[in-house]
Amino acid sequence: MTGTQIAEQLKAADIITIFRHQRPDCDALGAQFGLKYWLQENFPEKTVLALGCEQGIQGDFPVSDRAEDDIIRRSTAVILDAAGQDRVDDARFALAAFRIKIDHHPDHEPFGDLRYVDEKAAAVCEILAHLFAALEPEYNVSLRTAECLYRGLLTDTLCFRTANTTASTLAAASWLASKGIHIPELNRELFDQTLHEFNFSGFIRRSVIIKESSACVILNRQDLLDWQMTGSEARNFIDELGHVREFQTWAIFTQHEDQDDDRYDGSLRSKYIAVNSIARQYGGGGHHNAAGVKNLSRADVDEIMEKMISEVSVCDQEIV
Ligand SMILES: [Mn+2]
Repeated sequence: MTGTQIAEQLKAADIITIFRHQRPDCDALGAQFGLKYWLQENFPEKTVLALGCEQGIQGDFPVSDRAEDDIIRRSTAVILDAAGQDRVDDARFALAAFRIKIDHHPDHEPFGDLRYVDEKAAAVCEILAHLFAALEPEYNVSLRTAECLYRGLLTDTLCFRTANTTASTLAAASWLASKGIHIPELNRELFDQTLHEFNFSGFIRRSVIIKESSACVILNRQDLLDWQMTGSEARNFIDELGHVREFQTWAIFTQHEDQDDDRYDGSLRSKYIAVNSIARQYGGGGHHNAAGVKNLSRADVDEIMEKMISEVSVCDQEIV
């Protein structure tokens, strides 16, 4: 499946519905709204809807569109940044007449009538940027489209710092920047903290448990209540632990907010080892160096931490 074939499918469709994953991040939303704007600006006669139930927490994106089931049934659906069908933030994508999956996660659960999965791409926004660049100058890319895609690139690579950042990523970013992006302003929009968040970062640092070269923060329900944070908001502070020379792996686990539910969700990170293979043992998944896992018992949390420690020592022996 090539980008050109995707473009042909989109050109042929009258109604295009665009879906993204649950708890949408800036790559999901940037790709979704970038694609929506690009389609609307180049094909004004088409009906283009960006769908999803949940709100994003980062970046200034519009609210999702609404659509009756019947519209979705008649549409070509594009599903962005979602590895598995159960990750999609509106299960009605399955109703669509034709489905196109565009993603950069490992394709363990292929779905859709067409798939364009590039695991080497740092972000779905990178895939779309190259697609749109190849279709220039016949089809135009506006500043607002470029801004959407740039947000996804910047956040999925943590400002071009992660292992998945490649020459292709930077080429995409450079091309998007040439559309007139105000780079420092977009950075502030995406990464500036509130004072409350700044103070919470301090709490995360004070709460860290360090064993060998692994760092872990376990937040219980009361911690979240004290700080007025949801579990997923708190786990977004994972990068606070990501810049310590001595840490090879790091994780944040948060207890579910519901009183009667003692389970935990976790975000796992590493410099070298495959944390997604650990996550998969507990029903989670993700990338080699960044993975997530849900509905863990407290014993699972301890087990995962042990695995992160032991895998690092295996990895160290292999390097020696
Ligand atoms: Mn992504």
